[in-house]
Amino acid sequence: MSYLKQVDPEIYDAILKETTREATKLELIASENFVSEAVLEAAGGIMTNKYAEGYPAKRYYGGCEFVDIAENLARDRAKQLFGCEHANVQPHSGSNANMAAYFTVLKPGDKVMGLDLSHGGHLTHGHPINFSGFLFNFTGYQVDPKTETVDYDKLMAQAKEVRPKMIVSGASAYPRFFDFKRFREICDEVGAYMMVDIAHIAGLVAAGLHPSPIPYADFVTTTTHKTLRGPRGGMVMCKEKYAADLDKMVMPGLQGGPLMHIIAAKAVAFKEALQPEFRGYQQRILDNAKALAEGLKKRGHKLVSGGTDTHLMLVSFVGIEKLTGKKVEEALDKAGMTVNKNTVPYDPQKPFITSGIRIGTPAVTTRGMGVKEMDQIAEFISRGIAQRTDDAALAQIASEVAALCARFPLYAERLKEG
Ligand code: DSN
Repeated sequence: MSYLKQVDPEIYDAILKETTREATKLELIASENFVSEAVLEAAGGIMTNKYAEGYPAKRYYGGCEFVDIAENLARDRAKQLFGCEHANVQPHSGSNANMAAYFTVLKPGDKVMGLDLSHGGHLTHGHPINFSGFLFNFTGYQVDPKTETVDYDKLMAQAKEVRPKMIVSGASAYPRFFDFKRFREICDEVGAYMMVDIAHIAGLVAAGLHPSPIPYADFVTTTTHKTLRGPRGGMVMCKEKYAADLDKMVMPGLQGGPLMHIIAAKAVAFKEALQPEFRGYQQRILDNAKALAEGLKKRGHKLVSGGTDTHLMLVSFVGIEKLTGKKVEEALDKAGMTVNKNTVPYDPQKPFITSGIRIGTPAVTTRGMGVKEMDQIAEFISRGIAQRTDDAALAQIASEVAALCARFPLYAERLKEG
């Protein structure tokens, strides 16, 4: 970063500090990951300079012959990776991807169903403070209070009552597999489009370790930076019959110039995900999540739905006096671990307080940690929760966390070069 150091020492310093933070603390936020140096190079590359409204070979600007190579590779690799008929790799984010899928087939005011945010869904799945809630007539569905998972019979009954034009599945905080075949049956029964947001599970789906919605769904949206381990961005996949309308909706409907450097980085990430070792990596994410979940349960913590099938788990503090997600997030931060407070189903607390935390294993798996380290991390978390008001004890955990992180170096070259 020698240029940056000279031109803008404040930003240089912030980036260096962030690199150090990522390397020396335990990143347990379920939606985060660490990209490869190759992805970083493409994302920080000169394709940021190019305007390329339109699509490969059909651009509004000249000089697009090389960015066309990048976008064609990204689209072709996405299709190969997920087995989908069409992929649009231009959405700047998951939110934009969801907006594009909605507007391709819905009109403002149309009825849609989505999993409630506090039951694991996402803001863009119809929350009243989000564009999705402003523009469409969303009805939320919830998990069963006992199993804390989707009850498909209840969902069928609710869908028959609501008669939505689209049903959205997928989640930000749902630790179990979704039954996409059941979603298709429910959509068919009421004549609804089926949309699945696989932002969290995309890497698992690509590796064949989570059932794929591609054979069933009309639209599948994702981000590219979570389990998939690509640059921050979005993507929509769909059946060929929607391809032209979707592409028109992404651009010119919703976006202008695509971020070609990010599209190039998406292509690199998809290539990495197509390598045979990617499946092993995703399997390790799952093995680590199971080990971390077991480690927490054996130390007396309650997990939503009793465990996990995926890369994430939710620890619930409902019924534990004075314990909230906010307090635990803050205590664990002092102990060198980054998690996020998260509502749990039927949470009595407000979203800024919450009764839970969400924990995920993609980032720690990327840096090479395995099941043995997960048990150690469960012990750190458990101790951090128990000693949450004792700053000296939390500092002691932080030094043990730093020692663990030092055994699994991250971005070492960057830190060395500064
Ligand atoms: N912010 C993402 C997450 O943490 O799941 C969803 O957009």
